[in-house]
Amino acid sequence: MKYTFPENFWWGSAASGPQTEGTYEGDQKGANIWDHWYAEQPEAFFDQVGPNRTSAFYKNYKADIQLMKQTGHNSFRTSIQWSRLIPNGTGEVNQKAVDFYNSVIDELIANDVEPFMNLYHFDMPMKMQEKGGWENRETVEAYVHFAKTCFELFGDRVKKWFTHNEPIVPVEGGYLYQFHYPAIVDMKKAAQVGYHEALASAKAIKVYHELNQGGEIGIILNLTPSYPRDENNPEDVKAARIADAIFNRSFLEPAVKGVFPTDLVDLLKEIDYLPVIEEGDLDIIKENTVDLLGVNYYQPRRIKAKESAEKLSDGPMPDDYFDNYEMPGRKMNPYRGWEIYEKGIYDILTNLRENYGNIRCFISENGMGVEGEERYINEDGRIDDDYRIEFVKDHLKYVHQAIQEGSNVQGYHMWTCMDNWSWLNAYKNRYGFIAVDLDNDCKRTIKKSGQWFKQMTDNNGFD
Ligand code: BGP
Repeated sequence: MKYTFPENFWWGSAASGPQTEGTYEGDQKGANIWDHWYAEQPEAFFDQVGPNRTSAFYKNYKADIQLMKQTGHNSFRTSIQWSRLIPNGTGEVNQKAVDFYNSVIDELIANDVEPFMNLYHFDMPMKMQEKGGWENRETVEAYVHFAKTCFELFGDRVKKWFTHNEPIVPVEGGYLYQFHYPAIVDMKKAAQVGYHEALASAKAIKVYHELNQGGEIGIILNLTPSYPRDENNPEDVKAARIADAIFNRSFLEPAVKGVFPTDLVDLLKEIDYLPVIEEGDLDIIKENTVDLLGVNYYQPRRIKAKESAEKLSDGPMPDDYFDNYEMPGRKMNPYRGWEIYEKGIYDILTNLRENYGNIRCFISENGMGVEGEERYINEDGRIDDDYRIEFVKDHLKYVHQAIQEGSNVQGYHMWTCMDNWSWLNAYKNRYGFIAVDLDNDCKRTIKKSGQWFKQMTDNNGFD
């Protein structure tokens, strides 16, 4: 069978500023929570490798954009680091950052690679975090100012903007499961943080639309379809529905429909954890929904009704409402511990079509991190990552099917272009189409998957 995609499909990859750029003497970047956390507690990071050791996009972007061309990109997503552009979170703009992002954007456009720009990828400026980060309402206003500054500086050329990447992750990581700074366990604060992120997104969308720059703005969500263990067991179904409300619909519904899910609101009300909402906020959220949606998909959630009485903390936690279980016979990526379930991508797209007005969307991340890829180097020095090609194909087949059935999908971005630094796993797992040799001045070599992607995108599909 031939899998052909719609004309002008966006093919490319995604990355983020904090994971690729690096920090340099004299670049005047301010610290963000990752720089701070690493300085404070390097042992929390894999191999004690911190965010300062990235693939050096700040220095290499011109050559990297050529590699994007060679690997068939017509679009590329990265993020503008708030702490690079406005080092203290508010106040002075760093001219060096303006020059850098201008040059990246111009270089992408000159090479026919459309820039997709995201504004927040887990990287709170430390000066803002000192005042509570997303817990504090002031951060919402500071973020909106940062967003407006970006639109005014770069919006004449950037026509695709995103307010957040995976806003649920700072909630989970920072306030529930302790894998992001400030790494505390407090579901009440988690609710406030999530609410402020959603409000900040709507406010940034409002500002963007008022500026009338002729582009579009969306949000990027990691959607994890939540499957009950037994579809005929109402308790399992109920548990899966709660997990879906907390981890998916918490941001999907306000972003697309302008309202929060009633079951989530009821749950928070019941435990007296509703966030502080100021007058007029809900109207702003209602009136400023997204133009398009980015969908990051890696893994599903397998849920069953609560069996164990085990509590993760003294206070309420999402896990009080459901248990996770391992699907028997599941396919795993053992390096990341994530289940690989290709049909999940189809289920998400079908859900968006049926329940979210068939919102225009694209796959904004999908990928496979593999440890020890050096063992696949062939005699020509290329990594033969056939497993990655299979992974992409297997997911694309389901994307194709959803499109055939009417889903409004406009593109597919792989995580990621070149191997980069990962929040807690540093360089353990490699995700790129292009290998980065850290011991050899970050030398880049296109992997087999990168060559395949070029061929596939030239044909706008594959057999
Ligand atoms: C997504 C993030 C990316 C990236 C990717 C891979 O959730 O948006 O920033 O890191 O996951 O995950 P990891 O690097 O943790 O293996």
